[in-house]
Amino acid sequence: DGQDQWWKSAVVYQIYPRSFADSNGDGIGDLPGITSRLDHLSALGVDVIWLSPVYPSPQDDNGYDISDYQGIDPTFGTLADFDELLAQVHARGMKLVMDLVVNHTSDEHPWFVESRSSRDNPKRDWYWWRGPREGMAAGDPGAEPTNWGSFFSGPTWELDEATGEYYLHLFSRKQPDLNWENPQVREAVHAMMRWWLDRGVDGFRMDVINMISKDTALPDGHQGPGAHHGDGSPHFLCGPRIHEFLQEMHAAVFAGRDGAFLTVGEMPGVTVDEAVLFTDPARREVDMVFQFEHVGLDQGDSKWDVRPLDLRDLKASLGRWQAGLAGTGWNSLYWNNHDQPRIVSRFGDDGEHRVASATMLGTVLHLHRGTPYVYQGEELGMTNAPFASIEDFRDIESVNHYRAWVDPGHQSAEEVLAALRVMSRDNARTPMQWDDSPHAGFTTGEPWIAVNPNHATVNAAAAVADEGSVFHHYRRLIELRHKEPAVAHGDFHMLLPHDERVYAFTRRLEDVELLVLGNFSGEDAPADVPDDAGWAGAELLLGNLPDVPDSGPIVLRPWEARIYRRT
Ligand code: TEU
Ligand code: CA
Repeated sequence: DGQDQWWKSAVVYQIYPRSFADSNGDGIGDLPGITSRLDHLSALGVDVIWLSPVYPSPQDDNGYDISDYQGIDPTFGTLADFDELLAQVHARGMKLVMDLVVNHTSDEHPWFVESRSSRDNPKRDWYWWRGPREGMAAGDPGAEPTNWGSFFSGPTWELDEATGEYYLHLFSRKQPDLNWENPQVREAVHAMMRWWLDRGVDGFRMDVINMISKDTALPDGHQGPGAHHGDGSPHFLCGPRIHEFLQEMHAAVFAGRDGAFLTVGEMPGVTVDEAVLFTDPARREVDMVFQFEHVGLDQGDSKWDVRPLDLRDLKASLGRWQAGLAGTGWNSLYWNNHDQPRIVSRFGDDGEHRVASATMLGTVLHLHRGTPYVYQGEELGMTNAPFASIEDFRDIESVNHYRAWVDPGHQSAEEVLAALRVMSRDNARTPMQWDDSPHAGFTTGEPWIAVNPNHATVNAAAAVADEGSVFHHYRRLIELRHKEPAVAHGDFHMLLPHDERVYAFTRRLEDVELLVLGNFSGEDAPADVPDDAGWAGAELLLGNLPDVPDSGPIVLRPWEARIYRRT
């Protein structure tokens, strides 16, 4: 029944190195900075650290554009610093998982430098090179080989003047897509992965790994009226050879290797049915997926088209994933990562009810079936940032979007800024708030992106000293997963699917049953679950507010969460 899979009762903590801790005062977080703060993670109790990319990179997309897979960017330190970090992580009984970004490289990676050097270079075919559209000349407006739009605005094709062909880049023009059809590419990636495992790392978080197999015919995508580009995603998400590529990778990298590893596939747009295939242990692809459906529910046609969350949609989405992966399959559980706005500002209340709503959100998430991910600062209830103007943003996606919409006059600066303030990835990337000192204890220099002024009250030092803080609540949630097998292994049953305020479900493992309740509103809300009066007298495993009555009926206070247990 899969109880031997250690990562089912584990909690992962994601570090975004640039924003975690700066050891040398250059304003950018680094590896020695992380090493110096590991006791914070031990105290929280997490099992695994996932490190966003620290490899040499021109930093066009903060390290997701890699120019050398087997090194450390001098901004972050040296390989010796890395080995020291790894040793210190292991010494504390934790594991370290690397970010594996192999859908694309940097355009400054030697592979691409060679590939672009001539049409007959041996590495030409390591990337996607194509001539202009039939009957058009290279550089003509609309001559790109397909009409696909890039995730970072503009077309997915860049003309290389020297050879007169276009190369594909689903993300920035400095992130050319590798051609996984070429077996030499796959072998080079496998060898690099083995090199990191030999060094002692415990696995990989695989960036946009469901984009590595494309429809080689490269058809145009559907282009709606008024859209600047077509949607190529049906032709590059979970393409024809994706399962083959992942099975081959597993066999070439992990098979026969001793150790307890973790592989997680970041997969935008993955369906439940595909996820079952990716994570069926018998198929040997990845241990779990990291999917995006629930973080798209407050968006319309694009992520910049922001609308309020309807709690019933959240329950329907997460509930469908729980049901679909029950038995076979495994999911990651997350509210936050380095690409998402802060959850307490998004689905909670980052004002008066900041602590209650952050702890309620954590409770509901961590009690689902799956492996929870905590993104740095989430355990403090860190909030979105008060960005004033476009000059405050650093993220390529945000800045490109602004230029693409404001410069040609499609939208006013204020309209675009309003969406960026809510959805920009930079909300997650402001420096970790360690204490109330001038730059929050993140750096002694000038931080690369402004520290949130609320670090005066929202910071790790204050949270650790306060038993009622978000930090201690997350610590208790993690401890609960380690202690109570029903949290990791119990089945999941959604309750109250139509309730607009109360999130409710049960988990059951053999004779143990848990009831989880969360109030997603700032008002009192009755939790109208079957036998609520009976539950009210059961053992309260964990709540986020004091003075919980021990008799029913259950009425949740604003943003209250409770976990009951009975046998
Ligand atoms: O992100 C993949 C991805 O599709 C998103 O979460 C992306 O940030 C969003 O769709 C943009 O609207 C991964 C990384 O997590 C992200 O930081 C990188 O920029 C991206 O891949 C390219 O490597
Ligand atoms: Ca530094």
